[in-house]
Amino acid sequence: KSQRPAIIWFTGLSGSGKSTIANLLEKKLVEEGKHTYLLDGDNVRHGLCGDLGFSNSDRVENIRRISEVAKLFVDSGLIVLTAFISPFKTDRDFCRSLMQENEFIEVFVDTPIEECEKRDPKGLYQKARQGDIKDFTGIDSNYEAPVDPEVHLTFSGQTPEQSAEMLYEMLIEKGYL
Ligand code: GGZ
Repeated sequence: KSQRPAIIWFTGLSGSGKSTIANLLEKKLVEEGKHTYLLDGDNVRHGLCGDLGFSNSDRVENIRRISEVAKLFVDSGLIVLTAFISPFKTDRDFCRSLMQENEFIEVFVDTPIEECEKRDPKGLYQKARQGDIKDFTGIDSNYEAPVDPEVHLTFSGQTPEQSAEMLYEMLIEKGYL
């Protein structure tokens, strides 16, 4: 089935819902016979970026490597989904600069930190508040919100399923599928 290769770049805080929405969207794409690859912490931070931590410079290098890999996958014709905090605007713009126009779709999962901290699925916010983890995004490490993302998912009670469905419809509308 036809598809136009692209990167769907999710960015947002830990616990914002990036991975959940990206996984749901990928599932839907695969069900429709599309060829995709999802890059996230689970398959990147243990291997390709296993030597990196969470200092600013390590995050820059993390996103640089991911961007280069994502570009190779796009060159091979895939729809690539990435789910990283990617806190710095210049790093996200670096990935954008590697791509052709319209190949880079930035999706800002704009869940307020209060909500992310309430969810705290891995107890990381609590640990960061207690000082057991340092350089935690939103606590003692910076998050630069996207200025003009292709998609801005504001937090207004929609389910991850609804967000994934909305993104799927957008991909059809914009001619990617
Ligand atoms: C932020 C951290 C940290 C610190 C561990 N700061 O909710 P999670 O657990 O599953 O997602 C977070 C993930 C962030 O990794 P990324 O590769 O996406 O970060 S970046 O794009 O900034 O390079 C969180 C966990 O790793 N984690 N320590 N200090 N998140």
